[in-house]
Amino acid sequence: MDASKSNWQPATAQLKVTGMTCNGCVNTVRKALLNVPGVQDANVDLAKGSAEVRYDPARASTEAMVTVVGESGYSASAETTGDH
Ligand SMILES: [Cu+2]
Repeated sequence: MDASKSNWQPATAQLKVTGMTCNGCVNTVRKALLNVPGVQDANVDLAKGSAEVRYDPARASTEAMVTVVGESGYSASAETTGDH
């Protein structure tokens, strides 16, 4: 978005999330992801069981995201990282 503001490159992570059954779950997962320092945005898709996370790779890691989703009672795994 505002690339001139800082010199970091946002990366996008694609997570597979299992255990979500309703929009309440979606919100829980989304809030958990947004709580990870460095995460800018999270789009959680209930139907696909996935989450797309935009983050600062210098501050956040996909492992941290997987961990917080796990702590929220769901299960996540990284499908791709931003290194593309
Ligand atoms: Cu639910």
